[in-house]
Amino acid sequence: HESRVLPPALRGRLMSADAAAALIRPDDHIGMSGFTGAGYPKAVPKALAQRMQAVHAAGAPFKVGIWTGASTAPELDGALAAVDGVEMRLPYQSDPVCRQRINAGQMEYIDIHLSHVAQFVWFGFLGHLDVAVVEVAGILEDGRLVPSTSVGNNKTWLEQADKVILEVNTAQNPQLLGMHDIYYGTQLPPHRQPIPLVRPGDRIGETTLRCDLDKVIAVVETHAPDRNINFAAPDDNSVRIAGHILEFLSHEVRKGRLPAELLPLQSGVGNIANAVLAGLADGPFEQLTAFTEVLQDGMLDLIRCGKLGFASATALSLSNAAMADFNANLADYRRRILLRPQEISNHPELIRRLGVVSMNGMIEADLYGNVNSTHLMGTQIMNGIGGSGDFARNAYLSIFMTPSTAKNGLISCIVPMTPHVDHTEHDVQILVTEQGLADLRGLSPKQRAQVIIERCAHPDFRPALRDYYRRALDQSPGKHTPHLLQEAFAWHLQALRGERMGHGA
Ligand code: 0RQ
Repeated sequence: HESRVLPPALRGRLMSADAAAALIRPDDHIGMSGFTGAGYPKAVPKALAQRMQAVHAAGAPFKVGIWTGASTAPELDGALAAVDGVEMRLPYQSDPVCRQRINAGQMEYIDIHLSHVAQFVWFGFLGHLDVAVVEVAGILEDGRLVPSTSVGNNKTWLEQADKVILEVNTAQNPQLLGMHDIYYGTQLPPHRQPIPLVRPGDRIGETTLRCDLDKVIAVVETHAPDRNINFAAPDDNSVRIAGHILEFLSHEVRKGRLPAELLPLQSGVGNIANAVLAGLADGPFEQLTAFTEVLQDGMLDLIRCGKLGFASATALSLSNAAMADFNANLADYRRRILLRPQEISNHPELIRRLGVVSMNGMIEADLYGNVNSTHLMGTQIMNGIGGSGDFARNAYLSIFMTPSTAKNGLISCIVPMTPHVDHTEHDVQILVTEQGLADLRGLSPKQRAQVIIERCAHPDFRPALRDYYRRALDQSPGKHTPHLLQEAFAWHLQALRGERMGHGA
């Protein structure tokens, strides 16, 4: 592969991943690229994990802090967690080894709204950033960096870190140059100005990342693909959930509360999100736009069939087949897609201004519409809040979706009270399960409870939920948000014993 490291000054800093990893010290805070398995460094984290293992074997400690855009891949999160090399992880992860270590109490984790991360580092809230390890698609003659398949927090890592290690991945398409929009206008309070973006397709920044080449201590050349996940065909529940959402959007257009082309869409990743996007491809809406975090297969399909005019995101999250299509048609997609820093893709000001229609998955919701997106049974982290909070609070419409049951029907995803809350009742407007859709707008807590039970809960769990609600209404000292505090978590305790939730009620 022809070298993509064009500045002569950097030629002398080309080295192996092992040599680069040797420049990282114990207790360093490292800002790594990577977002939903796209654009993460492929070689240095693995080399670092090997070095840690050797140091640990010799009886010495060696851990670092790992800050990223969002989730990465086994070569990064998995490899470092497996050797017990991570002191503190933030802001989002979805790796099985990482998750196991965090839940075993062996690794610290802070789950942060994705739009907060960059500014927290600028504010000094998280401590000093020592090293940036960033994958790029190339380094231009003048030292500007061609971003890879995700932007995430790379702008901030490159600016804030003392030292920079670049991985130049020749497996990334060189035609990515021109698909990014790196905004350099953010300031710190009290000097902040409005962000000049009023449509998802507005370009407000630069196509490349700036980098002070004096800080670059190593350049490592790689040739490795992203972790591209293959999606299963949508299952029955996902198709039903998508159907309810599409019917609701049509209803809102008829009522005059949404324009015919809707408003910019945000959609999470996974089976249900893809089913909604597939439904939109067959649906009546034209000239759609997206202002979202990740660009998944369904979004590319919508662009290809002409329904989606423009998509703004911070990262790709594509299957192998979609990635092949993306690479083959990159010049076309470049006119319809912009990848931006996550502080912009998830910015509350922009989400509120554009009036985004936000659709995210959840683990469970309670009778009053409080949503848990992150914890199983109140204490075990699943992934993290990701961008769901950035979008939910500021969206024009905030929609949360889940199948009504989990674990072969033993668990109800509608429960009396959620033992962990990520999105409060104030941020949740619409709940959807395969059973139906609960439109909570304008409803008081007691009105919400009835709609959620009758529309969203699985019929097998409705009698027990009605029973809890009736008794709470009768016995609760406060009648605004009725609860039986002695019983509110009984369903979770049953599930923890392996019993069916709500039985014996
Ligand atoms: O576990 O795989 O062991 O069977 O949780 O559940 O139904 O596969 O759902 O993959 O859509 O994930 C909220 C985690 C949903 C996701 C969450 C078990 C279930 C299964 C996963 P198994 P499903 P999904 C922008 C938005 C936060 C981040 C976000 C998420 C596993 O959507 O991480 O929104 N969201 N970002 O069996 C116990 C319950 C359960 C349960 C499901 N009530 N109790 N277990 N499970 N419900 C995008 C980004 O930020 C990148």
